[in-house]
Amino acid sequence: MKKDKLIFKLLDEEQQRQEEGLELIASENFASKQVMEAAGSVATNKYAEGLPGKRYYGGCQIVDEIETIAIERAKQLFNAQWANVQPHSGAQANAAVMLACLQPGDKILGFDLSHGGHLTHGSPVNFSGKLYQPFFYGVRQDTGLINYEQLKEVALRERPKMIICGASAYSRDWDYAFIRQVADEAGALVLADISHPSGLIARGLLTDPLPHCHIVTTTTHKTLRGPRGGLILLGKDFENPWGLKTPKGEVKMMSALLDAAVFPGTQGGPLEHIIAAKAVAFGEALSDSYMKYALQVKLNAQAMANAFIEKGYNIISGGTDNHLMLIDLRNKNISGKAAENALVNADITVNKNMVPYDDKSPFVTSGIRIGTAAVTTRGMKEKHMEQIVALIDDVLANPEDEHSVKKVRKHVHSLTEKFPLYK
Ligand code: DSN
Repeated sequence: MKKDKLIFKLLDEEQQRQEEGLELIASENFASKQVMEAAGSVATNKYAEGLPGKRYYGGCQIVDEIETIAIERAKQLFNAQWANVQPHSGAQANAAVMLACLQPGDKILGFDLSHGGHLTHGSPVNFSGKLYQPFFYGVRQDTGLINYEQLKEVALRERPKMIICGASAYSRDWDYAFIRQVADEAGALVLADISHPSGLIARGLLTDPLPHCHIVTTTTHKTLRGPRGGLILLGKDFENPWGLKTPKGEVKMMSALLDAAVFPGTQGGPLEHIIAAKAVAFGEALSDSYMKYALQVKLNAQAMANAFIEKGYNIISGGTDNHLMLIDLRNKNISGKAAENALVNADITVNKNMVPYDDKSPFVTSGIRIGTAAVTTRGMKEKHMEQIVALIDDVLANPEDEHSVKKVRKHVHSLTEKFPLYK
């Protein structure tokens, strides 16, 4: 068969972009070669609707073994009692959880997107805000920390069926025990979406939500460093409190409801090649070298946040407990959009991001979000974080000075050359 030169040329260019640039998007990482090999494997050819041992297609005996290993490794990694490894993404995982637990029109309470939450936690432009009735909590303006009093006040006033915690741009740990206490009082289930810090949580470097939250979802490609995908976990299986029924009309334990909500509820055939890659990534995340990596991700984030603070940058909440930080650029007289564009010209990739109480639109924003998961995979350490902050500061001081941006790009390439990715 003729090789598709056009697409493979573009993939080579994308590899070069990744090799040469500094990847600081907090939700991105570099999967290992064996994870990518599994993701690009023959398992992509197999239909396997259903679960291991209970499929709607023949010939599933081998993918059954692969999926069973993925489930067992996920359970071991997160100390969970049950896992479903089929969600194609974090959004799909959340959609399945909500389908299993809620009826259209039910109230949900999530972390405001404009304060650092996620689209699938009730945003009006997402299914979660269209099918369900969303309410929100945010962060306190004076501290940048989650406003737990507000969460409690709204929960007890509105009595939502579900409280969602977790974020895509929040640099601090969560008080899951408190949220569970409020949820018990309000009669709600708690969903923790740990998509961003799940790798750090898995290795005990942040508070574990599984003992407190009814259901936990995550993506597999951020700090966890696997293939692009989703995962649902239960610390402990439990009876569904509202007697919700499976598509067959049966009232079952939550694990069965969730399995049915993934397939046939929201998905068709599972991506067995991605499930194979998830199994490989979970195996890697159980290793000693991943533990060292996860520790370094946190050290690097702290070194980076301190270096930004020293240069007069305003980090929301004043620092970080995890792999990311959100920077309010208003005191630097540059918008998030202008900063993102200028940094891309220097081959430094970040994303513009709303900051809490932002006065600019989501297309412009007052901030940028920065994470250390990807540069840490390359082997960079604290001193390199300080160099990166100096490079970013050079660009943001003169974003329109092509000569200075070009000079920074040269420094970026000489730094990344020392930390080859896939060679
Ligand atoms: N797009 C992801 C992120 O960047 O955090 C969330 O879905």
